[in-house]
Amino acid sequence: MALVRQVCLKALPRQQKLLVNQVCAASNAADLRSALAEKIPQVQEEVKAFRKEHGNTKVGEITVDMMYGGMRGMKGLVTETSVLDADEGIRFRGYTIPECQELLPRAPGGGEPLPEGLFWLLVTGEIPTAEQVKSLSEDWASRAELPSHVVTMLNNFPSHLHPMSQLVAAVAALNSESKFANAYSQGVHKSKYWETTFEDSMDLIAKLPVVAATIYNNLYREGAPPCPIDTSKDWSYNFTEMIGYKDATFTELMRLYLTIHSDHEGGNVSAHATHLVGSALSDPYLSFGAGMCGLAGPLHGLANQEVLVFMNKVKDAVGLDATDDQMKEFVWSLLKSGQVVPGYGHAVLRKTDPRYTCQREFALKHLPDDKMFKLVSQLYMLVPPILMETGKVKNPWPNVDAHSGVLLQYYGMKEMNYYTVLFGVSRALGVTSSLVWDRALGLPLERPKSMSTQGLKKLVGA
Ligand code: AMX
Repeated sequence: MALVRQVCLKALPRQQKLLVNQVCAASNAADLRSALAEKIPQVQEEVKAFRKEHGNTKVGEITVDMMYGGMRGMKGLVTETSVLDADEGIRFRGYTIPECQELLPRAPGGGEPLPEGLFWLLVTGEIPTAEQVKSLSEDWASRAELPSHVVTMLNNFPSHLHPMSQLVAAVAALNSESKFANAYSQGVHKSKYWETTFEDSMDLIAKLPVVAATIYNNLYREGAPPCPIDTSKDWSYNFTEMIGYKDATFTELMRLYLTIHSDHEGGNVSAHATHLVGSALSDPYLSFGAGMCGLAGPLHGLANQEVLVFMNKVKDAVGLDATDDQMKEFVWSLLKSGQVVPGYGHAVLRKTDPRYTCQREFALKHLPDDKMFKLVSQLYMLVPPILMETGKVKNPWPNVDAHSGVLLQYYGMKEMNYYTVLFGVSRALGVTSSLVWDRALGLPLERPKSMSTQGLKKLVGA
């Protein structure tokens, strides 16, 4: 359905596209839970029929290299919310990032999509109306309050504890509120697991900006408590207000940022970890906490922090007005010392990440003369040929993390240790949408077979 609509919509101008989407979405319920409840039986039937007919059909082969190589390319997961194409990049329920920028509802006077709309799309597969998105903003605003023990815990963390560790700990402690864990302990029927998983996901998403703002304010704003939530405003607006940012363009950046970092199909570390832990029927707080432990790794979400460290090193070593040759020499010296160039490369993508491109477009529009942005652009020209020259890097192009830090610091957010927390707040939208569907489709405990090298040698006759 999404694909058909997407093809038909391609030729229409924005106003007409919006109209088509609103007509389509008008058949949907006003609130997300009802829209989801309508959808689940249809998809359950579809999957049941598909498995009945094709349950034994082979979808690929597994090589020894795949087993030692981090399961690259191994088809082993079903994730409904988004699909990553190596050349084109991510599609959220069939929609590219530029299509989402065009079709998803925006804040009054704004130019970027609201993450609420993206969440609706990820959960239901439908582009929501402006009214549906507004009701979601209000719903999240009404769920935002933190239990006092989480606030106390956050306020007592030492300032040298990394913001991602603080986030993980706070998310785990929030499971005192888990409706899923409570319903499970009461013996709820498994056909209803998705209902409390959905409620926990909504609560978690609503509370995350408050957790993230408390961490930020404790570390960088002398413990100022986050200001109260304005229930008439959207999720991103409230977040930027709580951390003391008043620039409307920064709020717009945050809307874009929180939309594009949300989901990247199912096999990336944070999505897979959330899904894996969720498959043990751990509640959504614990499952998401596991995903955040993975996001905190430098080869995954921490790369956005690493990029800024790298850029500052470049700046210190060769200056902002360095020549291309000086810059190349710096990059080579980094590679020769056995380090990676953060923000470049990807396990799946083989072209420039469209999440990089849309941030670049934002920068071209709002900060074209910023020196650090110019440095990012210079690296964009210089790094890919160098990585290609190494002969081993499969994707020399920039990923999402190569750009975000420079935008954030332009608006005054210079605390790079914090950047991955922003990524985490956004990633909640994707991984919890998937978790709800995991429960709706009754996906079982994940338990792939592992082998020893000896066993594998024997199997292949080595
Ligand atoms: N700089 C230097 N070397 C790189 C490189 C980079 N940016 N990207 C890949 N390589 C190297 C690998 O380390 C590997 O070297 P080895 O054979 O000596 O171990 C070789 O090239 C082949 O790797 P690959 O197949 O191209 O990549 P991968 O799938 O193994 O890893 C990734 C993907 C992202 C971990 C890797 O490209 C990398 O380390 N990039 C820098 C960190 C980064 O930006 N991470 C963020 C990714 C996006 C995200 O999740 N947020």
